Amino acid sequence: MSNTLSSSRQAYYGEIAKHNLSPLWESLHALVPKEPRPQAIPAIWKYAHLRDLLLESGRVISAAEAVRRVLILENPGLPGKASITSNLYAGFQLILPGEIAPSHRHTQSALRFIVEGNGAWTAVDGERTTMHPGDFIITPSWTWHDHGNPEIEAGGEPVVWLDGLDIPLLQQLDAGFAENFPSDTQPISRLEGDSFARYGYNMLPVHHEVKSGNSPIFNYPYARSREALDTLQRTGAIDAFDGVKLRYVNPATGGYPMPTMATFMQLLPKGFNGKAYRSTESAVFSVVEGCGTVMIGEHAFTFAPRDVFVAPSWQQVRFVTEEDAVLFSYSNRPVLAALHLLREERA
Ligand code: GTQ
Repeated sequence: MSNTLSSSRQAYYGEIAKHNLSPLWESLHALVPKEPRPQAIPAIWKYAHLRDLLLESGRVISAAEAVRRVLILENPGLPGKASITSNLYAGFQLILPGEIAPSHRHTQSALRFIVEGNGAWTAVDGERTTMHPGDFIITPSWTWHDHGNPEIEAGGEPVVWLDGLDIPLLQQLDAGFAENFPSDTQPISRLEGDSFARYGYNMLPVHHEVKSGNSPIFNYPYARSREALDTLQRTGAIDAFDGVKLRYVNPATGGYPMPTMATFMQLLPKGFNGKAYRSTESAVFSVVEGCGTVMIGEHAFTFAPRDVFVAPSWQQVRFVTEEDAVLFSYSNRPVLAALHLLREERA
C-alpha cells in the first residue's frame, strides 16, 4: 500500500472516529477469529509461594473491615480485570478464628472450595454448614451468605478457601445487583445437615418442586466425592484424557449445581500419561491431592496440593502423573452448553 493511500486512510479513520465510527476491515480478523484466541493465558498459582502472603493479609486488614478478605487470582493476560478467565473470577479467601465475614447477597453465583483449615462455617439461606478441606460449597445467585470461624479455647485455625464466581460474566451482561443483610449474621432457620439429609442421599422430599436452576444441596462433602473416585479407580475404566472424572450434580434436575458454573472432581491415577484434549470451556483447577504435570497450550506446569491453575478456551490440556492426584475444577461449561457453543476436540 502506498504511503499516500495509507496516510489518506489514516486521515479518514480520524474523521470517522469523531462520529464514533470505526472501520471493521481493520479488526475483522480479530473480531471473528478462525478459532478462539483468549486473552487469558495458561497460568499457575503455587500455594507454597503465596501462603505466607495470604496469611499476612490477616494482619493487614480484618475480615469485618474487608467484608471479604480475598486475594484475587488475576490472570496475567487480563491485568486489572479481576478475572482468571474472560468470564470467571477466582480468589483465595482467609478467615481467622473469631472473625465473621458479614452477610450479604448478590446476583453473582459463588462457589467455595475449601483449601486448608477446619472449623469455619458458611451460612446460606438460613442454614449453616461446617467447612472441611476438599468440600465444595455453593452460594447461588441472590442467596444470603455469611462466613465465620468460631473462636475456640484451643485457638482455632486460619481457614482458606478458593472462591469461584461468575463476576466477569455478570459484568459483561450488566446484571450485577448486591445488598447487605441488616446484621452480620443471618438468622438460622434449619439445623445443620438438613439440606443434605433431604437431597444428598439419592432421594428427594416427595413434594419437592424445582423452583430455580440452583442445587438444593449446598455442601458436597469431600469424603463422599473421594470415595466415589476411589471406587471407580478400582472398578471403572480410566478415561485416556481425564482419568476418572465426575461432575457435581443438582440432584433435583440432573443439571449443574448453578446455572453459570460447572464443577468437577477427578482422579488421575499414578503413572497416568494422558492424551491431549481441548475445549471452548475455560477451566480453573484446584489440586487436592498428589503432584503431577499439566501441559496447557505451550506451557508445562508441575502442580502440588493447593495449587491453582487455569486452562483458557481452546488450549490443549494434557496431564501426566507419577502418583495418584485428585483435582477439583470449575468452568463456564453450562453457559457454553446453553448457547450451543461448547466444542471439544479429543485427539
Ligand atoms: O464471599 O461473598 O471472593 O461477594 C468475591 C465476592 C467472595 C463472598 C469473593 C464475594 C465473595
